[in-house]
Amino acid sequence: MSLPEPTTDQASQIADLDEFGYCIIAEALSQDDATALRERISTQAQAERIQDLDFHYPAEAEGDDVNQWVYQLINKGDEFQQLALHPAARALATYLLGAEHLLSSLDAHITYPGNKSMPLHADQWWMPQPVAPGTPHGRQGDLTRTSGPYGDPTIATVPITPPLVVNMMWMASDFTIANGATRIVPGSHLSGCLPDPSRHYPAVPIEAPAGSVLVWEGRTWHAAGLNTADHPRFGIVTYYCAPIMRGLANLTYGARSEVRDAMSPELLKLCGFTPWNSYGMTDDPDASDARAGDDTAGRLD
Ligand SMILES: O=C(O)CCC(=O)C(=O)O
Repeated sequence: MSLPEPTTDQASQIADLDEFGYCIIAEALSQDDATALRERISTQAQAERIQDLDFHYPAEAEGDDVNQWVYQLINKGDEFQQLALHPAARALATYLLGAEHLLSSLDAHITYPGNKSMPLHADQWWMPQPVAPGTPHGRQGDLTRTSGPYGDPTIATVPITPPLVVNMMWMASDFTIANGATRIVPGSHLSGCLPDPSRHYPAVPIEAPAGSVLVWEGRTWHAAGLNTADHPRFGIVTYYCAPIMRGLANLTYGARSEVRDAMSPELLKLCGFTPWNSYGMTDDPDASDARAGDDTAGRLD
């Protein structure tokens, strides 16, 4: 089995996604652009720390006060918005989710030396399993990150669910084994189950130069690696979901009003401000831009 290598060829990227559940886009960013992004995230992250606005994510790395998430990059610079709109990213999101997909979140993940190990997980842990007619079904609203089912990363022999989300890690610095490159379990997207936190699985660290993008779909098992180097690892995550779904970052609420007012029609649509088959409307199912509640009719006499 020869694992995916960084490639600029879209057909190879798609073949890798199908077979392994991930692919690596080569040279999506120039070295200058990757450097500029790295400096921008670093500045933003440091400012958030100084002003006590920084975030860590204990749900995925218990006790980790070193990793830093810089959330809602939608509000923090046009250069980040351009990543979400990048044609290479949109093409793979379209392949996995369909033309009508949404941006679910846009964040940076900085792993600093001394971080804790992030447990393997699949992003669509919330997906109920297919069931045979007449047998009990999982209730989606009752699922938690630890509901399982757990199993092996081998090809399922029963029907499994399709991907409803896709995650893309833009490498703003080189990703190496030493600095905590994202680890992936190849082929786990076809297993129909989730990794058991009490077990060890063979995960492959995805090493690639700055400017590459690691793309994994919602069923693929993955985690950030341990940073044993002497420098931080900078990654920006553009995460997309199917249009019926609740986005991770609640962008229609979380986008600052001046940012929303400056968005292009394409970005408004990607962020979910446009109704989809009447879902997401506020008063007009056909509006090109859903209006805020205060702009719509309230109780009238
Ligand atoms: O930072 C990483 O390498 C992985 C991030 C991750 O697991 C996620 O965004 O779901």
